[in-house]
Amino acid sequence: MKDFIKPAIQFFKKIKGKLAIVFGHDCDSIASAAIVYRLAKKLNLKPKLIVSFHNFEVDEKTEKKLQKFKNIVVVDVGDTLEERINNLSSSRNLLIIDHHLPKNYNCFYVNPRLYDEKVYMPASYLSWLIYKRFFNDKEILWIAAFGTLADFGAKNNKDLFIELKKHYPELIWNAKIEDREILEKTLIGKIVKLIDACRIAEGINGVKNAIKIIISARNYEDVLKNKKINAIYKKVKRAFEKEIKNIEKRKIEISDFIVYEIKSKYNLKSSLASYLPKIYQKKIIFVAQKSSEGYYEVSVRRGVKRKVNLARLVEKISRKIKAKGGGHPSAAGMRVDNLKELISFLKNEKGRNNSSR
Ligand SMILES: [Mn+2]
Repeated sequence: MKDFIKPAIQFFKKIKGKLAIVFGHDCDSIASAAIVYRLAKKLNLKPKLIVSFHNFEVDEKTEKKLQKFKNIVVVDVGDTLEERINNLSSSRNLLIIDHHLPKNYNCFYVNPRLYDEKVYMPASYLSWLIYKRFFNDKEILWIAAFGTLADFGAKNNKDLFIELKKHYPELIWNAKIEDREILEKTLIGKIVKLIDACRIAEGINGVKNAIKIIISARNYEDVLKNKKINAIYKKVKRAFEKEIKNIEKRKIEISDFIVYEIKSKYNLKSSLASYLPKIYQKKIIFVAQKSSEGYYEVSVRRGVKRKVNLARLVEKISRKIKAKGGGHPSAAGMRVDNLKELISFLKNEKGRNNSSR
């Protein structure tokens, strides 16, 4: 494969002064932004962290905040309108570091899937590769690893975890380099859960607090031992366990499909969606939660025994009902105006859908 991180190297060699770093809400976003922040500091730039209001796109509100910056990096935000990006980059230095489906962006663009559609490298992994070209990576290894793991990218990017094990064996011990095992059994997995709890409990404010702690941490222990984060994690864990009990009673089962709506005040959608594939091993799972803007956000996952391409399934649904979505073969997401519409689509689908296994 071509040297796909080269645009980032050129970008960082070119720019001076202030740099806006735009990122989304999940752990991969937070970790990649933190790595880019640390890189920028070491390069004597003046980085400023900006959480995008929407997780999946640089929205209008966020775009306005960017007007005063001449240099911008956007990490792990995959679905911004091409026009918006190309407009911004026409008068600025703009770098995108991403691993979602590539777009026609005219800017400094690092996305390995431009060269190989099937490669899976989370933004934190890409940021690690970039950081390494400039400085010794030892002090950011744990950040790259928890971000990559949170996006289920460990097994596909073993070199990072082999490095982690070499420098910080206590974070991974002798776990197999397999995502679920690392997530469930190791301290690096615990870091994912702690950081994710901040977003789940407090949304964008939680994301801001979490990244502040990460950029100023001397080492991973500053995160593991942080009292505030641990307290938030406990609350989230309790709410999560309550949902697990509820799901048996309240889930809607339509042949191979399971639909469940979360009613908690916490945003438990994606963590629940990641947990359910091993419980409902042969199902296709839709976990929905109403957003503050009124539409439903839906995480789509497949049971561990299923092979159906979820990105394609979600695209198909988006063509048929009022929904917008995308993602990866094994994990996808949607915004749906009306949950009932999704349910009746699935009811129609069940009769004929035996092709997508
Ligand atoms: Mn990601």
